[in-house]
Amino acid sequence: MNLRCAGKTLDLSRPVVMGVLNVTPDSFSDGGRFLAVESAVAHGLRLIGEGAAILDIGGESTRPGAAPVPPDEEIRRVLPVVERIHEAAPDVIISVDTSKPEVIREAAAAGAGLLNDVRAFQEPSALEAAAASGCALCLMHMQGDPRTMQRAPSYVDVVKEVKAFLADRAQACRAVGVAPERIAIDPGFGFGKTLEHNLELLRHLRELVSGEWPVLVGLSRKSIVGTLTGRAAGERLHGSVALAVIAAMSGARVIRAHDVAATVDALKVVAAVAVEGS
Ligand code: 9MG
Repeated sequence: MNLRCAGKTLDLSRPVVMGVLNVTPDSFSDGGRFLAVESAVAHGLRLIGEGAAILDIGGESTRPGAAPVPPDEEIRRVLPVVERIHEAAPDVIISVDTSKPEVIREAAAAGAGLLNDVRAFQEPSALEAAAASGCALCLMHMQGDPRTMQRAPSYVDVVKEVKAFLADRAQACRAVGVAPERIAIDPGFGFGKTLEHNLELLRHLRELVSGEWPVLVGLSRKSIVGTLTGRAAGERLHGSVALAVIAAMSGARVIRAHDVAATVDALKVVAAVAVEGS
């Protein structure tokens, strides 16, 4: 199974790690914009050195309660980092985590190969911009929006509803001319979901995996790990790696992770044990 990412092909015959590179002010901005770019680029290159096949660069926080950022500010945060990493590591697939058509266009022109949208390209003009980009598209499920999503998530059947939403969004992509090899899906752990919803989705991940599209998951350092282990955000490495292994053994092909080296090692173990087609 491959994913076509603009001019590059991502081999998903075994699970790979997508390293998280946040370029929000709370991540790298202590010394002003120039130093923020320098340290974000250095961190991104470190994650590539640790074995990340994809780098997911995001300029707007999607954490519960996070406020939106205007498109020009998001472009100012993300673009210099995309350009610098594309120049320094041209073989690595750069993903940009955005919902905005303006950012999509700039990111694709600067070398992004994947667009990762927690809103599954439902914002006005986002789908058309994404389709025209040639990038691979990650369609994620979210109930509500980041500001309110964790207030009272509610489903009749979370697995069925997430599957139906993702099938519908994949169909919308196909209808505007996106080739099937450009589509990946993501159940959106933690996005408008209680602990029980997240666990139910994990238990039934195989049902998503058995469909047409490669499955990407993000569980790293999330509240599911905190709730299950009783650990604060900075202490969730072991729980995150355990969930990465469970997801990969359930057939997920891309694991979004902050702790790249540990997750890459864990996935090497999974790949050695997994039998073809599992
Ligand atoms: C940006 N972002 C944060 N968490 C995520 C997740 O679980 N999946 C995807 N695709 N993106 C995410």
